[in-house]
Amino acid sequence: MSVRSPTVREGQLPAVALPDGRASDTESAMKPLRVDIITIFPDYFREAFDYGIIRRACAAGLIDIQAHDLRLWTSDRHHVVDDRPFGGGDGMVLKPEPIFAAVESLTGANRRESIAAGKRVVLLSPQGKPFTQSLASEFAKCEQLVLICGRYEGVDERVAEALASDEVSIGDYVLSGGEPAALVVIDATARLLPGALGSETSAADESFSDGLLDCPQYTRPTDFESLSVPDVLLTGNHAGIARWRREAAAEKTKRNRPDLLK
Ligand code: 9D3
Repeated sequence: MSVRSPTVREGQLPAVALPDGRASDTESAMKPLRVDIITIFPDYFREAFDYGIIRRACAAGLIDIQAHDLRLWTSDRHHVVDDRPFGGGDGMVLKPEPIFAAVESLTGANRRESIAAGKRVVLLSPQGKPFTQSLASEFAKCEQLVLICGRYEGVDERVAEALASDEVSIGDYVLSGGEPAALVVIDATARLLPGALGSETSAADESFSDGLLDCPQYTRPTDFESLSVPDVLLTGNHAGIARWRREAAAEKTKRNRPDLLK
């Protein structure tokens, strides 16, 4: 985490024109996307960004990720971050004061309306709008992203009402907290930063850009424990291969994600 080394550069990075008009000849001239995670488990993220594309993006100075302990913004002796829900009910709710204080110290704003353009304050919660590739693209254009990880039975609703610019869920399943969701959001966002991917792939050739899942891929050996590779892929017939890939992708989409075809 927070590995920033402007001298480390893996490969020549392309010139980019940024949508908000920030001029940039090279990646090295770009300010990194600053990501601040607010969590009661900062250690959860200790090695999470030390691998693959995110590690490279950190090393190249494209992104600067820091996890902060919410307890830093408590003022009582026991650093209490939660309390019992008004109206009764099981479990504990994260209190508003430390979260508002954390966001204010990290962004300068303590209300949604005063968050500077180019910054997003994201509450990760099961009640949020779905996280999508399109939201990841918006986040990748920001200068700062603050991710608030919920826990317990929830977060005082005034955070969603008055502080966060976005309330986001990563899908319809129950997590034990927002931390894994923060990893997902950071991963999907970081790889969209200009220069984060090597020359091998572009952000355009994504599974979701043509509305179909990727086609199946195979590599050697041609026979593995009597499991074979489709013959057409071994022919060098490029038109036949292209047709097979389109059909296989459509078939796979119909089987696994029929919702994408409607
Ligand atoms: C809807 C469930 N809530 C009813 C009492 C309780 C609750 C369950 C799980 C409250 C918080 C959580 C912790 N989950 C997250 O913070 C979370 C989450 C998720 O559970 N699913 C998908 N996306 C996300 S983003 C944050």
